[in-house]
Amino acid sequence: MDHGIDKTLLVTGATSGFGAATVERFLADGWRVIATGRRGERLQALLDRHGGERLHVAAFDIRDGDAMQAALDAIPEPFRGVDVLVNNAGLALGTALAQQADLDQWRQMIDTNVTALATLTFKLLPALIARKGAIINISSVAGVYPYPGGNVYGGTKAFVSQFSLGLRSDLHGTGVRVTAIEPGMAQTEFTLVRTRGNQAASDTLYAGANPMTADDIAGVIHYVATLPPHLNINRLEIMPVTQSVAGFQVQRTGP
Ligand code: NDP
Ligand code: 8X3
Repeated sequence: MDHGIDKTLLVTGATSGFGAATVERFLADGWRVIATGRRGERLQALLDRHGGERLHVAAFDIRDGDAMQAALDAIPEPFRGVDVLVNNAGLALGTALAQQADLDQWRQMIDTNVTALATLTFKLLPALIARKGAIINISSVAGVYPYPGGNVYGGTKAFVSQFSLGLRSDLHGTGVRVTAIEPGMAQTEFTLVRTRGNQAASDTLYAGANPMTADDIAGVIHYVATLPPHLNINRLEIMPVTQSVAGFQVQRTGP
């Protein structure tokens, strides 16, 4: 029996962090939720906890276009017709300066944060237009403010923010809303992934900083998704109070 809000949200990267918290936030509000990510055991745990009436899960690598299409084709009837797409799956890999970086890590970030995000968006545009839906893209302050070692990660997030504005222009008149959310420091598995599993590095980064939480960002995503239909937040930048921007570096010895 259907007993919730007649809206469906698809969130990528639902096995951890912002995405996992977003699943909980929208299920609690009665939405239907499609949750995706690579780690099938975590998606299965979600299903075990919530059941399949309001939740559908799909385990696939978002960089694999065929797997993405197969997952979209396999969405069962009650979940078809996505109202809100949350493009959240993404990652930073490494903090090395560009001249010391790992090209495979750069490619993985571009494939995930840029190519896969654009591909999924393209595939869901007809459904989103038909339902006057919304696209919420998870960008980052790293796409706005550069920092040493941010190089390609920051570049991918600049793409996400600019792509969001471009979508807004293209979707003019369709009723589809597009928002780029640009968070600063939030404690998730983000730094663990970035450092290839260095728990101490992750703990040190967040220690004493009172960073944002995944629930904080899920609340912002919910706020954006449930705004009155005549309102569109284009970009939403959010940081913990303990974090701020400190600008330029100057070389005093040359060149
Ligand atoms: P987490 O590492 O906790 O979550 C990342 C999610 O992305 C996981 O669910 C992971 O799932 C998924 N993902 C990564 N690669 C793939 C892939 N190839 N295919 C499918 N899913 C993938 O980090 P966050 O929750 O913090 O990150 C979510 C988003 O927020 C990212 O886009 C990140 O760049 C952005 N962000 C994070 C900030 C922070 O400080 N935490 C600040 C600003 C932006 P799985 O591994 O199971 O595939
Ligand atoms: C994550 C925020 O500042 O670690 O996108 O790059 S930051």
